[in-house]
This record gives sequence, structure tokens and C-alpha cells, in this order.
Amino acid sequence: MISWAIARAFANIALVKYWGKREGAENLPATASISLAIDALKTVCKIERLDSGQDEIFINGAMAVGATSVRISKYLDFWRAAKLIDGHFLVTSENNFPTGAGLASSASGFAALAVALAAFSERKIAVKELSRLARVGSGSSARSITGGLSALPIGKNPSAKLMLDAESVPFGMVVMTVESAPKKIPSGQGMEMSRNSSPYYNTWLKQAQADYEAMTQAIRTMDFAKIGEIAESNALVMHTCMIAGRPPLLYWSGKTIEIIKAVWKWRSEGLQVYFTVDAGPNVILIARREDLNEVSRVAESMPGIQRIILGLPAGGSEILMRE
Ligand code: 2P0
Repeated sequence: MISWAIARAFANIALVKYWGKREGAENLPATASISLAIDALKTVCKIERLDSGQDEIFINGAMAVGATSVRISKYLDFWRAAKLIDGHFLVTSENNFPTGAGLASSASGFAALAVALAAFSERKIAVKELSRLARVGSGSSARSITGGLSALPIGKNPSAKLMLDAESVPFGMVVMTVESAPKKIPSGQGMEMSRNSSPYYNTWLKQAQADYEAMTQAIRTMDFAKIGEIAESNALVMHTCMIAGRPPLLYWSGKTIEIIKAVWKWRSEGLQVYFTVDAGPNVILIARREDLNEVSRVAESMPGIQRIILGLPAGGSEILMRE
């Protein structure tokens, strides 16, 4: 029996977004998604067995409180109910990037947690099952288990599949953060708002499926321009869907729009760069590996940006140490 384990996971940024859940629990996505894991967005999670009858959870050095604490405790309860683990744990999770600000912190957070918990299981848990288990914590974290370019299909109990390993992906990302405060409406709640009230929700589901199929094909032929075009327009359709909800959900700030317009200008001037935006105001640029330094340079020339983070494709989640 081990007493502690440390796991590492990378966050992922979706090129075709998961936005919307099917009825029921366990984060069954209403849209199939495709993402790239990013080496610069990392969570390291340590789990230690406790003798007490209660879990203790620390995130980025502070004790988890409120909804975050409840969500993680419930997730540990789910593992206990499935008889994969028993007892209680001290969970210490550290992100090297802003938490809860639309940079997929829940993806790497739950993936690292799932991998660390699996180290305590008597039963060997295969990657496919681990991806399903991570998905129950947070839908997007299923894709951080496999890393690289990964696809999460829809279906009865889907798990992510690796489409292309990190080393073979010829492009990376530049994250432009404009705000680092946690968002007021978490993704799960935002998805429900869209499902319940956006007149474009069904249109979004249909378009997302078409984008998923087109993106799969563009990755197969590695047509970078096509990948970028689909990613941009998929993000815009997702945001249109949420903005049109009643009440509306607008994650963007003024800077978000300024960056989008700048990307279109840079592209018209010959730089092959595309963008995507997750459930937050930050913008993520997509560029070929050989263009990433130039893209970072032009991104840095924009005033009012908080941070520029250059990210290369990263692998899946893994145990770093255990004892
Ligand atoms: C994605 N997002 O595909 C999309 C794009 C945000 C916008 O997955 O409720 O935190 O935990 O399953 O995984 C964010 O949603 O949501 C997300 P839950 P999650 O990356």
C-alpha cells in the first residue's frame, strides 16, 4: 500500500469545443471535442493518505473552500463509492497558471487528481478508464489524460482518444491573458444556461458535429490553414450561442475583441496565426512551431496584455513519484 503519490497533468485547449451536457450525471458531453495539451499550463497534484475521517484539500497553497471544496470532496466520494479507493486524503494541487479564468485549470486539475488517485487503487486502471474517470470530475479533463491532440467523442460513456502524439504535432499556442480573476459563472453552469435558453443551442450542436468531422479530416491531412479556420469559427459559434442566451453569457472583455481583430490584421499581413477563446476573456493563438516566436513577439507588442505564455504540445498525464 502506498502512502503518497505525485501526478502531473497539462491543461488542454480545445480546437473544437465541448459546450453542453447531455441529461444525467458524469459530464456526458453534448458535443464531441478535439484539443491540444499545452506544456506551459501544468498542474502537479500530491495525494497523501490521512488517518482522519475527512479529506483536506489545498489548491495553490490555500485551503479549498465553498463550491471548489464541495466539488473535489464529491469527486473523491465518487471514487470511494466505485470502490476504487478507500479512506481519506490530503490533496495538494498546484497550477503554474491562473486558476478558473478560462485557461482549462479544471482539465489539468482533475486529470492530475485522477492519475494520483489511481495510484492508490488496488486494481490497475487502464488509460481509457482513467479518461472516463477524469471526465466525471470535469469533462475537458478526459482529454488531458491522453494529451497531445486528443478527441473526446459523444456517446454512452466516452473516453478521450489520442489522435496525434505531442512530438508529431507541428503547431503550438500562445496564450494571451487579459484577466486572471476567477470567472463568475463556471463552465458547467454556463453550459446549462446555453442549453436552457439560447435560441442557437441546437444550431451550435449541429455545427459542432460538422466542425468535429472537418477538424478530424484536417488533422489527418495536417492542413494547418484549415485547422486554424475551423478552430476560429467553432469558438465564435460557441460564444454566439452563449451570448444569445437569456440571460446572456458574455465571457469576453474589450481586450478580447481587440486581440481577435489584431489576429485578423496580422493574418492579412501574411502571418499564419489563428485564435480560439475558451470560457473566459483570454485569447489563445494557434501557430506553426516555426512561427511561435514571431507570434509571441507581435502579441507582446499589444498594449494592456497581462501575460504571454508560449505553449508547445504536451503529453498525457502521469505519475511523477510515489512511495
Ligand atoms: C473545452 N470548455 O472544450 C470547452 C471550451 C470551456 C470552453 O471544457 O462542467 O470545465 O467540468 O465538465 O471541462 C470547460 O468545461 O466543464 C470546457 P465541466 P469543463 O475545453
